[in-house]
Amino acid sequence: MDFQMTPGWLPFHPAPSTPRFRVPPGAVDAHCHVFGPGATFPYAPERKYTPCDASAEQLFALRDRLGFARNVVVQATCHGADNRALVDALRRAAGRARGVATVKRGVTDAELAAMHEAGVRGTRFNFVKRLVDFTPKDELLEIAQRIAPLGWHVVVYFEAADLPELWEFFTALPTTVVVDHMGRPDVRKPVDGPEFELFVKLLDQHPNIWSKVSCPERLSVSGPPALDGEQHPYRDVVPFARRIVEAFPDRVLWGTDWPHPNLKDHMPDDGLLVDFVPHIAVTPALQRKLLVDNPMRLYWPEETR
Ligand code: 0GY
Repeated sequence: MDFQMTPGWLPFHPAPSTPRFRVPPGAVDAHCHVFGPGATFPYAPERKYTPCDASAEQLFALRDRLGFARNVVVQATCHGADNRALVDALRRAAGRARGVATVKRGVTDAELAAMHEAGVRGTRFNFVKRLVDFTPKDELLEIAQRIAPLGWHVVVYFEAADLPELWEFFTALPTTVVVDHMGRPDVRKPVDGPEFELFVKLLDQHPNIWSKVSCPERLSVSGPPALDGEQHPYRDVVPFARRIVEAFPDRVLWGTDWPHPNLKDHMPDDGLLVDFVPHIAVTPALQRKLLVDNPMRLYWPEETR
């Protein structure tokens, strides 16, 4: 099938720089995607955007270039609940990738078992209105109850303004819950203002809730470094991510978000994104927890016992 990329969509960076920051051995890129290729794994009819193709092989080449050892591939909304591209990527990774799928109420036990065998360890609930149509919460809760016995967790994606309405649902989930991109704070607001305080409170009161401190390129208003190289990348996001890393060092994850869906203003250089890490995890001990220990505990627990 032939797919036309959504107008204005930017493809991923063709030649990311080699990061100056060297990630610790065994580091995991815990949030990235594969898209298609559409000719092999068609995009979902209900999708809100059509991406560029971004294959598993291209993802693994990036992994190696940036110095990572493993990936966590997260199902993107453009594939709906058709997890074939994800599962194919996990199989090709030969143990070096695990995945987060999207499942619907009708999923069978056999389908869940096959996904588990391929390396899926979580399911994603998306509440970002520009990306998905509404799914009733009782349906999501039912799915969470189905996947809990497999030891899977739930990944949630939402905008900061929606947290009050979603609080009760999130805190009722029976699994570990991982929040994508710090719940998308508005970084023009103060890091100690009421909106971000509510997010900090969510993690503070609920030890089963984790956060990805990823996607500075999505959250930033200041943007990437100026051409004179004086400022480090995405500096306005640093206080938010650093606060979460320092308050919850054992419940944070980081990922590139390659191939960066829905960015219309600029496409990040993935090497610079890696150079963001030492600004938010400022000691080698914090960097190791963020990039190695935490993702290994969640996605490869059998190797950490
Ligand atoms: C991300 C962010 C976005 C998209 C998706 O599944 C998706 O389509 O997650 C976004 O547009 O903010 O984490 O990939």
